[in-house]
Amino acid sequence: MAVKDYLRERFFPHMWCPGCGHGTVLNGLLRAVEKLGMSKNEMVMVSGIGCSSRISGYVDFHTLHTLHGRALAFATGVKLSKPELTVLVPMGDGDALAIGGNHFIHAARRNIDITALVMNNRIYGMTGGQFSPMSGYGTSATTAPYSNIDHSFDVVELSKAAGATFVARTTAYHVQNMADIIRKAILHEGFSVVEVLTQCPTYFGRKNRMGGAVEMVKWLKDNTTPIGSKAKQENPELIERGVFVQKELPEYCNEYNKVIERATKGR
Ligand SMILES: Cc1ncc(C[n+]2csc(CCOP(=O)(O)OP(=O)(O)O)c2C)c(N)n1
Ligand code: SF4
Repeated sequence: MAVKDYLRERFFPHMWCPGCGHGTVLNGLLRAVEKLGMSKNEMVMVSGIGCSSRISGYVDFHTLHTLHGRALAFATGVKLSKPELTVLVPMGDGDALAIGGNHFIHAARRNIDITALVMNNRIYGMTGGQFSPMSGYGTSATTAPYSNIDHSFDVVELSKAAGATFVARTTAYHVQNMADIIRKAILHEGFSVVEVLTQCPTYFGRKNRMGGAVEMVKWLKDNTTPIGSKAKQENPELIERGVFVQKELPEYCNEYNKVIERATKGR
């Protein structure tokens, strides 16, 4: 199947602003799925609420558009009842790490075979530019006109500490690398987190005087570097990208089946 065969073309044109990075993530995701040669019927996408979460409307998989911050809870139910399906959960940084933060760490801790995409544009796009747990100290937002005093999470470190068995970071500039990383995350059996640094020119860019989409994408290029690069040693401020964790641990649905076997043995 070609990439466009995975799209619900009847829902286009999409609702994202010109220059929004979320469409680039959709592109990377579909290229990964195409490369894996997956059938639409074996894919489930579960999303919450946000500009990022609207991605589930545009893919012709089984899709659920659920509640803000609760996508992983719905996805856990789907995966436990139909473990043979591939479950993808795209989330905004607010969706994943503010209202959904508890679901995020517990899904990681259980190591359930779900691929979580954190589409990190450092702001609440859909509701008008409020600061998120990823905005960062010193940034501006509608709700932080005098500068944000909250420090941000490091999604990679948080995911590692919570127990995710595949953890990676990529950006909306590095499109081929993004598709490759998402493909690896889907193939991984266990809880996979892919943080995609992306741009919201309408709110984060405007509030923080970063220019338009082109300048913001260039910022992603200039401020990130592959894991362990020489550039990182010379400039510790650079954000590392690549695959940070890839390890095998018992997967939750498999373990749950064993519980069922133990409970029903001899009946
Ligand atoms: C329970 C609940 N609380 C708040 C909202 C309002 N709301 C909708 S989307 C959103 C934040 C969106 O930001 P993010 O998840 O980062 O995604 P983005 O829009 O930036 O892609 C909020 C607060 C809601 N829909 N439901
Ligand atoms: S508000 Fe921001 S995140 Fe939402 S569609 Fe526009 S650019 Fe994208």
